[in-house]
Amino acid sequence: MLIRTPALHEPRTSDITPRSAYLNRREALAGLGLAAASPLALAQSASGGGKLAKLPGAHSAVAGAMVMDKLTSYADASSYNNFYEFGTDKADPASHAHTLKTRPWTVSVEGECAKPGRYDIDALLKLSAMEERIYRLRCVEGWSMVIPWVGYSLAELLKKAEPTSKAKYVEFTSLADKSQMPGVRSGVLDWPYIEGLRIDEAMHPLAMLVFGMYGEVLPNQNGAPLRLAVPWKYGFKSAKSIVRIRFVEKEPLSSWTKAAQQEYGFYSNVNPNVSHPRWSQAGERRIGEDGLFAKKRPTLMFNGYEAQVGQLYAGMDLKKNY
Ligand SMILES: Nc1nc2c(c(=O)[nH]1)N[C@H]1C(S)=C(S)[C@@H](COP(=O)(O)O)O[C@H]1N2
Ligand SMILES: [Mo]
Repeated sequence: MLIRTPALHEPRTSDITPRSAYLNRREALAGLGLAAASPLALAQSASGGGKLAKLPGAHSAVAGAMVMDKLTSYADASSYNNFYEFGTDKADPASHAHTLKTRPWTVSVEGECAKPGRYDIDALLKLSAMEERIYRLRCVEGWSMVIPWVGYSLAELLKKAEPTSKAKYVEFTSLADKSQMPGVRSGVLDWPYIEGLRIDEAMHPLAMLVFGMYGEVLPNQNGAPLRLAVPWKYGFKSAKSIVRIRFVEKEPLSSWTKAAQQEYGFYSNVNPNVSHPRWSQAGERRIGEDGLFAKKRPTLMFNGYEAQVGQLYAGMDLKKNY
């Protein structure tokens, strides 16, 4: 059994008190923080930090892929992170993830499929056309961001493996290497980080395999060299720095479910009507909008993607299957 402190993964003081002073200082330092101001500007690509390789993507035609909310600044999206392999503070990943080696990198695709394989990251980059998609990301802690991701539908890779009829779920495993990831020496989660999706969720065109953001390759702290973005689920379902994708018959046991089963169910769909046992999920703070007078936004069913994904859960009790 994993012993953990009960206060993990919950709203921290920094999520409750205004962060504007902290952000202003950091943005001034970075010389960044220019979010698109109007829907028209949103149609343009947001710029990244300028230090990483460019990774452009064509605007996606997938239904629901381009939300019109104002973008989160690159400075915020790349410095306020959850990536426990590098520590539990929001600033830890940006401070420590430079030790992550993203080349060479292989992803093994295995389990219940006719064509398992090992893919080099550079082959994955060429597997399908790069798209830019503007997704909301809603963390279970009660904050959200709007990020222009670059990648393609996870289904593009999964289809190549030809999953068998036994492939009911897909399990994702992140790298867990103590020598590169200082947080892996702590027992904060049972490593490696594991997440899972039902096969139809994984095949949904909105489930995205992400290689970049803001027109550049992913910064390490955001899950380089590849991660998931599953926009209708709480952020923790979107595993970072993935090394293994496995088709399985039984529902995978995710790291968060293992750590606190009554708090993090397998589905973890964003749902304002189902409270986390320790806090309400009805509202959220949009990172960058949290000045003294900023109101919380109401959280939307399926994070605003109900029209696209609601039918995946038809007939299911979403209170039981939280
Ligand atoms: N491997 C791994 N993946 C992870 C996490 C993690 O700690 N380890 N944190 C998750 C959580 S809780 C969130 S909210 C998102 C955060 O992604 P971001 O930092 O790019 O915004 O990553 C998710 N993926
Ligand atoms: Mo999260």
